[in-house]
Amino acid sequence: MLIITGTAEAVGTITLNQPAKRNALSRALVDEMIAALDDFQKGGVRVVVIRAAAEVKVWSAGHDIGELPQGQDPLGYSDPLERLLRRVASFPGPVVAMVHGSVWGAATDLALSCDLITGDETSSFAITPANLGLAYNTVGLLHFLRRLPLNLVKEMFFTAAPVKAEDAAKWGVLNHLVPAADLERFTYDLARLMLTKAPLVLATVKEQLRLLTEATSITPEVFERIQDLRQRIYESEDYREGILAFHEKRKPVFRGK
Ligand code: YXS
Repeated sequence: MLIITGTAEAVGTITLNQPAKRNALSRALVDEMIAALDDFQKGGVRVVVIRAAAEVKVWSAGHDIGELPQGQDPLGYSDPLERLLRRVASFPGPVVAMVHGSVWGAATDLALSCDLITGDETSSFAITPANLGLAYNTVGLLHFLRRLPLNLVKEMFFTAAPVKAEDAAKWGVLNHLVPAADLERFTYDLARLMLTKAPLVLATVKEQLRLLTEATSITPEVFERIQDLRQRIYESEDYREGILAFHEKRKPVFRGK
């Protein structure tokens, strides 16, 4: 089992449980998370908490780099991680990311795709396509643009540096920054508070907000220009070098081609 699931009252918990790979969001782990959300929905769970085990230093290392396709769109619509982000957004109730430890790459996109994020002083958030030479996807960029001012989105993507807890709270990535010792109690108190509210209203307001925030239209020409720009990246030598460097456990040398 790559995740541990549990329910108490009508709160469901998904605990990422593959510390040996720093909870990298592999296809197998993502499929278990999607199945858990499906089961929770069938079982009448109304609020979900996604967390890692209490003692980890890394909440999730992001997309499983070993599974990133080469020479084709690395984050296509049917990519397992993209399917998970859509499933979190379609779950008919609040999904809360409870973050202890560092969050990397598409795991930051996962946290931002949750409805709320609580974190403690060990939490940090990095988006790292620039470390890999990877072409980030348009939907993913919009997840960041809807949450953060443009200058902060640019700093996160241009530096790939972890945004530490204090800044994550100040920038609005975190709903609440809570001492590590209180994080679990605080998060489940919040979950239980939402449980006392009209579930049809929470599910409907969540879906209305999804429809409204995703109501971004682009022209076919813009769509094709974005695809052209991204194709040049995922067919680039830099992307190949970024993936190779990770596997060889060395710093990549990017040559801009
Ligand atoms: O060498 P072994 O077999 O023990 O495996 C190592 C790592 O290879 C593995 N691992 C991963 N495997 C696949 N995908 C990953 N993302 C990943 N991260 C780690 O886990 C084992 C332990 O890793 P190690 O020794 O580095 O652990 P550490 O505690 O020293 O460092 C933890 C991290 C998270 C700081 C370090 O593992 C790291 O920097 N991982 C990569 C984080 C990252 O760049 N994630 C972005 C993935 S790509 C993505 O999410 C998006 C598509 S994007 O590129 O756009 O952001």
